Amino acid sequence: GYTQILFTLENGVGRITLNRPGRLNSFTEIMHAELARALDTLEAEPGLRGLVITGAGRGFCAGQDLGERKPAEDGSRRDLGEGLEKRYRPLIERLRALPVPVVCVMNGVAAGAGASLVLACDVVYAVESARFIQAFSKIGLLPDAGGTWFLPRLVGSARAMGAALFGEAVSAAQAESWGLIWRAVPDAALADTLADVEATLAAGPTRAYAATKAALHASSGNTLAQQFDLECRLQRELGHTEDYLEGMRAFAGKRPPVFTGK
Ligand code: T3D
Repeated sequence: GYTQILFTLENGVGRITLNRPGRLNSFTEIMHAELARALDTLEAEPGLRGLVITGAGRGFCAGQDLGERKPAEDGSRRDLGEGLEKRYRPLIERLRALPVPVVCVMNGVAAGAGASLVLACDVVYAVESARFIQAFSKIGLLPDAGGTWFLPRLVGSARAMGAALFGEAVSAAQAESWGLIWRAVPDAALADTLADVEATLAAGPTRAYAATKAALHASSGNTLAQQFDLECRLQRELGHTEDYLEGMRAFAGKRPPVFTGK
């Protein structure tokens, strides 16, 4: 069982709900271990078609639980690099490598490493009342958990610098207009958004999604020539899938396609 997250897997779609609402779902050692266990299950699921990440209560995730970071009485300092390497890095890298879309439905504020988790997802919806806070500088740290990599790629250097250095809240509407997230949705549409996203993923052309995710992720490190090579290889593979055949038949028959993810 799980105590700090909720985890379900239905119709090939996983849902992880960060579930420590009283502490705005901040990350603990236990939550990291439970997330790793959920990812073990997802990675081992041959029929996986998507993953949705959301939070319980009024916050999405307030980053590292600072209660686990109380200064030692003898004044000794903690090795922050170790926690990043052993907990945050595998979490972010595994989400990026998952061969299905990872969709974040942000139910509320995301701060610190919670914001980095959001940015590591492939598609992000956020309720209009949600905010992003690069809280790190307020406690004398730099954005981590991949934050310094994701942020400038998504919004450019000027906005990344302003947000990261000064830590002011960025609203969901601002985040959408910057291109930091896909869409801001009304707060009242949270449950419908979750249900719609899950239905879309469960009925999607899963192999085309996997190829699209891989190609878009690869593009920032590729030349146009390398990207063409990658597109050719991936499209060649997709040309042999059942979903492509179905897509062509559905087009010819003027009906919606019924994809099986194969
Ligand atoms: O340490 C390492 O391993 C290095 C890695 C670092 C990664 C990081 O994530 S560093 C950044 C850590 N996160 C923060 O600094 C954010 C701290 N939280 C806040 O600034 C605010 O809570 C928010 C701006 C996110 C939300 O503000 P607000 O006013 O809506 O809520 P609140 O009242 O501050 O929080 C509600 C409760 O959650 C409150 O507890 P209480 O007073 O009701 O008993 C608050 O203390 C608790 N809470 C919020 N964030 C955290 C937390 N408790 C522990 N850790 C938190 N990060």
